[in-house]
Amino acid sequence: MLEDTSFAILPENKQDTTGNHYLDIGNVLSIEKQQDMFQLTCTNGFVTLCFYTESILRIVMNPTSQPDLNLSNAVNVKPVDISFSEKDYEGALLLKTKKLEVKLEKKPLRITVKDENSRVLVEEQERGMAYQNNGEIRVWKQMEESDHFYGFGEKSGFLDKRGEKYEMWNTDVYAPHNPETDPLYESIPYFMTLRNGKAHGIFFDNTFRTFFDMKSETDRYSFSAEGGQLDYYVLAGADPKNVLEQYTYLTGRMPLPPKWAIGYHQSRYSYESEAEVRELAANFLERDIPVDVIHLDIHYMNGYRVFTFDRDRFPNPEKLIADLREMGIRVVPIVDPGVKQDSAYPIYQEGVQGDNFCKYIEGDIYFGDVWPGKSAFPDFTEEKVRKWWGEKHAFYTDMGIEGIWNDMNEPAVFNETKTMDTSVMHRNDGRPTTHKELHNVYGLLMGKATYEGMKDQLQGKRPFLLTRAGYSGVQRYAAVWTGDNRSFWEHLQMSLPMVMNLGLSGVAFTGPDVGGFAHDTNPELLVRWTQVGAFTPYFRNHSALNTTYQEPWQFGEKYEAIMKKYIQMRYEWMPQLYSLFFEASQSGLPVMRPLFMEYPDDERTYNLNDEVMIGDNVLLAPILSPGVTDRAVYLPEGEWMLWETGEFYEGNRSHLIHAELADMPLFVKKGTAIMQTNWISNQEKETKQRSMKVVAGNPGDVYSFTYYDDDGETYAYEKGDYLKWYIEIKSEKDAIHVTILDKEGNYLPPYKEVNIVLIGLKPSQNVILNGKMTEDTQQLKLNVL
Ligand code: MIG
Repeated sequence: MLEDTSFAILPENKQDTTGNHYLDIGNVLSIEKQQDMFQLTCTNGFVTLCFYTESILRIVMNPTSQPDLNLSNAVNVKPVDISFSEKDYEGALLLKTKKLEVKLEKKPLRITVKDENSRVLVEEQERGMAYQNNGEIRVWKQMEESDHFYGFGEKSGFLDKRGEKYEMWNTDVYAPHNPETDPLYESIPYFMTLRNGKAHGIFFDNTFRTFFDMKSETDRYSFSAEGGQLDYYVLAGADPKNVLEQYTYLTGRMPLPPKWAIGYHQSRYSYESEAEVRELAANFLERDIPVDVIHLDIHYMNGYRVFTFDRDRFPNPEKLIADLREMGIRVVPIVDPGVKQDSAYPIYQEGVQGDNFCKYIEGDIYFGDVWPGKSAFPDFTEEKVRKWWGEKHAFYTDMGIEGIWNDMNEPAVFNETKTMDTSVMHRNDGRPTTHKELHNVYGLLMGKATYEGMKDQLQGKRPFLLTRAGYSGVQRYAAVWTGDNRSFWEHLQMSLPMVMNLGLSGVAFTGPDVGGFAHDTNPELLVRWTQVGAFTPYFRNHSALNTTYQEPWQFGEKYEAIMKKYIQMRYEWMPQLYSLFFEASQSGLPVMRPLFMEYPDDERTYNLNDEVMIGDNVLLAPILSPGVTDRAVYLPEGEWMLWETGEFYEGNRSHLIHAELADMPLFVKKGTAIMQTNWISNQEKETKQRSMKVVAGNPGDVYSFTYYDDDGETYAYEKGDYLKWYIEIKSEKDAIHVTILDKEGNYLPPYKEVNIVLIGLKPSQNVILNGKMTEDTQQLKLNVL
């Protein structure tokens, strides 16, 4: 409690930010080359360097012994064979690949990494690698005036993280998500630096409590950890997109989600009975508001026991799930890690008998209090336990469930530290170690267990997993929602930079609780939030116990009509979004992205927090404050069409845009195209219609994009059952060319043709479709076959 009083700023609590109490790694005493690795023995420790690709360098420092290179939970690739040169130059060792130049100065060891154009990426001067006797390790790098920092996973505050200091320690933070609230639920010890329009990345693969400091010193930043090795990767860039490709090359990419998971989700803590859920579902259908998923929060369980249903509240979940499925709705139940201590409860029995729970070194099971009361926690660091937990999900899949929501997996425990004792020993697949070391990967490994178990059980259908906690690589298993926000305008505002930075951290499938979780929402906030939510990669309306109900119809017809329009719009944009999800699954690029990702040379985008891009040609400038119907919108270079009105606005400047409550400013770049469909009904979402909307460009404009489609729920696409068109739009003075440059895949969609709608075509312009002039520009079509 005293933390909230002046006691917190006692003079003794002054922290030493100088770094003087660290022991420097010292001089290089010897360098040995082992295969393609360089092993350095230094005065005060050991360092190994190796290239993972031409553009990725790994550096590992261990104070006491040769670095161990096989500890990662995040990286699942090995170094590839590349050629590089090495030479001695004035006492330093120079290593050079096609993309990177590394200079190792020896007295003391200082590392400088440059890109192929000799641009400095990371540089160490007075300070380099160091550590303290308590096991803390740290490295400093020079910071330039023009540096901007992004990523760091899920953090509150603004887009550009320069001048911030962050901690990574997965934490259940119910309140209050202020700009200073840190850490939150996810730990993604990774960032991207933008320096004069060029980007590079650093991934600090350490699962202890880690810190990043871009604040305490003016010309240096540092990162550190409470233990373990100083193990990090330098990613060459040089474009922000390249950095993301490199980072997700290391840590993996999101599997292509089922289409239903990209739809609208309705949730509440909690819909408490079968009758309530049925009424909810019926409401959506009657009102023709699209919905793909209804979530079941903790009240569905019998005394909060996971893998059970409360049969009083939910007498026949099998039937409920089947009936909802007929209505085009899936059910996603919550699953927490805590297993109730109850000797009559089969999961607890199996857990104890199979030795599946986390234990102290002395052999006692660790118990913590969560919803069910005293609970044990599966040790997900152990393969055998992950398998057990995964198989248990047959309980859900047998009922027709295809998606799971993992909560409280930091793990959250109701005690002073908010989590498990850090002295608990995890078995960790043969390398037992403490919770202090593995805390940050507990959620990731629960995700792995759940995702893989669901995938096995579903036999050919794609599972969906939503998680609160995670570590780098979480995107391989789960979508991430940003936890317990509140129904404040400030939290709507903050959700944009948060989603953008998660996207920049490899997590493309993410979004906040629309409408706000805690506190009472209000109609204006809910409408504005739903407008944004219609385009956030993950789209779920969720609210807490004892707060105002916030389903789209709760505030009367006027507001309902607007929300209905935007939720339907989500579905009209589905072909476009699905193509972007496909891109994310291939290259790691986020669906929702900051403007600087597309315009890295435009400084005005570097800390633009209230505008986002969807893909590379759609820009949203939502209204994020109450009572506001006009806002300044900055548009980057080019010309942009306000989607609703068809008016064009010039780029490289700001405009004042008017938007009544029913409107959200959405711009499509001139000379580009998007794919859309129409909304039919909740039972028939995979509609038979597709249209490509082409915004005619200026002479010389060329735009290309990939349209992707498949059945949306199975793995048939892995065997070639998909449709992929590489499309080019070329604008000339007297013609617009729409060309399918290449087609791939064998998927036969329910639509036989794609209509083309040309917007802004001049009377003097012809349309040339796949090389052929077309007369009737009202009836343009591309045949699927
Ligand atoms: O508040 O399961 O973030 O989405 O509704 C404690 C109940 C537990 C926290 C989650 C929230 C969920 C709630 N959970």
